[in-house]
Amino acid sequence: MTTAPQPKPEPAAQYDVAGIMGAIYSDGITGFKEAFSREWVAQLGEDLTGLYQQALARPSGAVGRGTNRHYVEIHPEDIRGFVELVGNPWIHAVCEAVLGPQYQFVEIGFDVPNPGARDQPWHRDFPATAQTLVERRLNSLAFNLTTVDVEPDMGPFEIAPGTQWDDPSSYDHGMFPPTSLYGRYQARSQLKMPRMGDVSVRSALTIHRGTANQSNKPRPVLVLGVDAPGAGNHEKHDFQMTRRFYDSLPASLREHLLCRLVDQLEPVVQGHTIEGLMMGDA
Ligand SMILES: O=C(O)CCC(=O)C(=O)O
Repeated sequence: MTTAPQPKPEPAAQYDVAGIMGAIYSDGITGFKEAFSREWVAQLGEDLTGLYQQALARPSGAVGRGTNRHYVEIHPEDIRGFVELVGNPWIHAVCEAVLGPQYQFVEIGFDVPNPGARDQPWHRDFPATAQTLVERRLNSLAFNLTTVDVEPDMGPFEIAPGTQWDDPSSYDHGMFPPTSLYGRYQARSQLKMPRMGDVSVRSALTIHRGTANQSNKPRPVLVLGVDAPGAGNHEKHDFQMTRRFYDSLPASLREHLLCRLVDQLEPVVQGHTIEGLMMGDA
């Protein structure tokens, strides 16, 4: 007897939409363990290592984010696993739950806190807009994938849950709270120790920082930025791909790409500089 093929479950049925929305709107961060295989992540790690070397060799290829730390924006087709990454059903479900069915990928890059990196100042990645401050809506998300198993001495990512709703009127550039507020973040602090294959997602407005890397190993982490329509974060980035690569992608993915199409890839002019992080550490 043959069995009829099962219909692909809709993300809403497969994942707990209310749970995902609840986490992003309450803690401002959530995650999914073992979303990718360790082999897939090892391949991503190899790709990022090569891209980091190329970026360091190019003028303005890597943006400073404090002592011994960089951010590098890359082209989707520079990594072998881009289609699996953005096609991941949990990532899709989170985007659809929080940002709606017309969500758009607008950024791909990676952070590298190297040995000797110090505590960053607590910060947001960009200032909150009226959609959050007045309408109380979160219209963008940042997914993070570590390419290494994070140990406590490797400068884990630290976050203060719930602070995506904090009033930024005393913040420098709308992103850097005064040190008088640091006790609030310290009291809520969670240090994240993901393993290869785990994915987290957060509002970039939830106050966070990279901590001091006291090990002898870098801690590269991929960043995937996603917007609801109209959020406008694409203006800070150069999400660029060749027409050939774009045409090779499934239509169901193309509709979620807010990108610039080119004949030949151009070096990304790093737009997402965070001045307060380039200037120094905490
Ligand atoms: O160290 C990390 O994982 C995040 C660093 C960070 O928040 C930044 O450079 O903006």
